[in-house]
Amino acid sequence: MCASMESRLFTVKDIDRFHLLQTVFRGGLWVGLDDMVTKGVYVWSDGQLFDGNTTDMFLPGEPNDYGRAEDCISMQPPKPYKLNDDACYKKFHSVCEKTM
Ligand SMILES: [Ca+2]
Ligand SMILES: [Ca+2]
Repeated sequence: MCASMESRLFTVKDIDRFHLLQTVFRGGLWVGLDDMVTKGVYVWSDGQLFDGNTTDMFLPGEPNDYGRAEDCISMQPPKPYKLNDDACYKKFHSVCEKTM
C-alpha cells in the first residue's frame, strides 16, 4: 500500500515515534515491521533489523506467531496501544512515511 506512494510503513524504532502513534491513533494500525522473509527475524520497513531492545513495545505474550501465520506487526488496543504480530491479510489503518 505504501509502496504505491513511493513510501514505506511507519517504523517505530525509537520510543518517541512509538509514543506518537500511541497518542494519535485509535484502533488497529499496521506498522513497518515484519518477519515475512525469515520467521522470527523481524525487520523494519527500511531494512534495519529489529534489535530486540524494544520488546516492551509488544503486548504481553507477543509476538506469538499464532497459527504460524502472523508475520506482520500491528499496534493494538487496549490502551496503552502496543504491538502484536498479526495475519498480514487483515485490514487495519496504515501510516506511511517518506524520506524527502
Ligand atoms: Ca511471524
Ligand atoms: Ca500475535
